[in-house]
Amino acid sequence: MLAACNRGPRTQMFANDTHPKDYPTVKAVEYFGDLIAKRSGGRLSIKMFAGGQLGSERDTLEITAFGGLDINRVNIAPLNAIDPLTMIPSLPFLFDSIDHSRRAFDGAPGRAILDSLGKYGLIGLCYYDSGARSFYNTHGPIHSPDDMRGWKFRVQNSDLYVGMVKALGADATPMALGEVYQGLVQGVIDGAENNWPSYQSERHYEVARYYSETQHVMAPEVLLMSKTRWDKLTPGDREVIMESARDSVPYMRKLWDARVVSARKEVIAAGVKANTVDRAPFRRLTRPLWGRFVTSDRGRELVRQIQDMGGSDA
Ligand code: GTR
Repeated sequence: MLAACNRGPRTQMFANDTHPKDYPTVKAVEYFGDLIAKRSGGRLSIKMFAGGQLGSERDTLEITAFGGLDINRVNIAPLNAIDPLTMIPSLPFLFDSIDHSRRAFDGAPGRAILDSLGKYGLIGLCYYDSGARSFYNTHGPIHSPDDMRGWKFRVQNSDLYVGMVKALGADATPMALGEVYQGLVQGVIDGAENNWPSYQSERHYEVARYYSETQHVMAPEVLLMSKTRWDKLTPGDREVIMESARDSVPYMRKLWDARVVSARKEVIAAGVKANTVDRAPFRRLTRPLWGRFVTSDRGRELVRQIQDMGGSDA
């Protein structure tokens, strides 16, 4: 079996991640790399470029689609401009809970959205967790959309996110992640939105001390491969890659769950003021975006399928 795997040329693939080396997504991609090395008898391997050294998510996505980069771990939001179906998991208040989101990503709707990326030069290997995103800012706690009126929030590069912040009565500025810290320091933006681990890891909490748990979006991370590279692989190697990606998901989730707890604890110990929020008015104001951004029958059908998977643990 190993001898069969050993046949063929050695292939080292380059991978990108915006996060630093200790972040759960980076560790998961490295684990995925170990699995494919083992399962291919050492022929396939991955070299990771962490910490955003190859550029912003948007730039590296384009490079990946054109075949200049083999593997890329990005959030699904920057894909919104490329593939309309990726708007679906990015919709505000789509998921009732983290468990609901996991069921959808692991199930048929999740797979259908990943498969739709093929026509854009990308192979969707799997989803990784990104938890829930909430708003944080430099001025004071947000309890209702009125509290954020007129403030400027950095968002990821996605029209859906711009629309979401505007629907809440605030202003939105799309910006690369690496520019946010400086933007907060200089007062170019009043706040941003992200999960606990990124808020901590990017050190945004040092400047934006108020984290309000709106949990408005549970847009996942995705692990992608360049279709150009994929098409050159044997069916056997493709299977090794797909299965290894799938097998790296439980590993990632374990790291992720622990990181959410430790990141939250660390920033609160450092003086961050966190508050829970009545999410109903946020949900009400952003609900019209679903119809504005999901415009195909196929898209609406996938939204329905995902809604049907929710409920029991909400
Ligand atoms: C993080 C995500 C990154 C990036 C970042 C951002 O939660 O893991 O891939 O999308 O958010 O806000 O730019």
